[in-house]
Amino acid sequence: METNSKQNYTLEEVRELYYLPLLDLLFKAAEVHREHHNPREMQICKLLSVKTGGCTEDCGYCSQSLHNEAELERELLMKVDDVLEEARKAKEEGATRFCMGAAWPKVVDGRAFERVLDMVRGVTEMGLESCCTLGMVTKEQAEKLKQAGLHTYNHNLDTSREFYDKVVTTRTYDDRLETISNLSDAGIDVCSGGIIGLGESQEDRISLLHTLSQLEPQPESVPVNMLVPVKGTPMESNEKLDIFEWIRAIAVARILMPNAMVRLSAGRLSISKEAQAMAFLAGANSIFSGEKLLTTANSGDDFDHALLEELGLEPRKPFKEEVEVYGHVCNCKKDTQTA
Ligand code: SAM
Ligand code: DTB
Ligand code: SF4
Repeated sequence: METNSKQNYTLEEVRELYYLPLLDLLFKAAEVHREHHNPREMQICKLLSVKTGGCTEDCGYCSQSLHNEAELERELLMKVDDVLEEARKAKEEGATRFCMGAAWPKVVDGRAFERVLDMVRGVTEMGLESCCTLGMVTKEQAEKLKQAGLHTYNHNLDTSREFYDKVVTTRTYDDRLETISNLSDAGIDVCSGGIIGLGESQEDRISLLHTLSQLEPQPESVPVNMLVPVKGTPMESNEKLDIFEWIRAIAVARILMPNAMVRLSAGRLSISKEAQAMAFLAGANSIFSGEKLLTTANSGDDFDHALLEELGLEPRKPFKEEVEVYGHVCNCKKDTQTA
């Protein structure tokens, strides 16, 4: 079968894709999407902030950084039972992936980490895909997470290497890459993406997308966040980005990383249902559900259920590795391993 997919694009090739006329880019991305995924399926993920605020990193976009002045109620690490109660509710409401976020710069061995490992075990036992985002991890910590049954770990590159120090100064791009490689080495699926609207240029977006696609293995999922401007952060007054830039980034991510789940992540509340439908056509096949992301508002279940129904989309089942695509079976995991 003729295919639109390859997995090793050069920076120049990524640039060519990025600057295609939007509808040509959209068409190409939609073709790749349909070759690798069932286009009727949408993954529903639920986020929970299990430890909120008081983070020592200085990420310029983040409500939870001690360096910023966002109004935020700090919360200690949640109890395991309370987290599992939230996971149960999320499952009942149709989520298949449950992501626990902590405002930590890195994981520190000890009681708090042991508690998170219990959360991971509990969520996994419930039949949900467990996901964590806890900051930097060592190889040994990654192995412990794997043993506890962790499915995925979210660790974003956020932006290009070139623009990175305009966004964060307390850690380096290489720190991020090292954690990603510790996770992959431990056999944990990596979720890694970025944010658009930080004040970066199109070249920065191209560079970020290229770097993500060059990770080995490629990320299992790619969240494409639109900046949620938070009052009290240095980015509170950033100019709102043209929605087509978001859609362009999603389409290029889909083409470069054909097997990944591409997530229409933070920022969905501020865009129309028509623009979201366009993003789904461009290959986004995952969303965060519910009224809240980690600390900021999200669209809410009523809006999402209506949108999925109107578009004829169905929730994707958890742990689904084989998907039927127009009559042939696409074993996406296998493709990744043999590519
Ligand atoms: N502390 C961990 C870390 O930085 O990896 C995990 C939590 S952190 C909040 C997870 C991700 O959320 C960040 O990497 C960033 O991409 C995204 N994020 C945080 N604040 C955001 C905002 N205001 N708008 C869009 N994305 C945001
Ligand atoms: C990701 O890329 N987006 C999610 C998840 N990974 C952890 C977080 C979005 C956070 C948006 C700002 C907030 O709610 O604090
Ligand atoms: Fe801390 Fe993560 Fe927020 Fe950065 S993005 S300040 S590391 S919680």
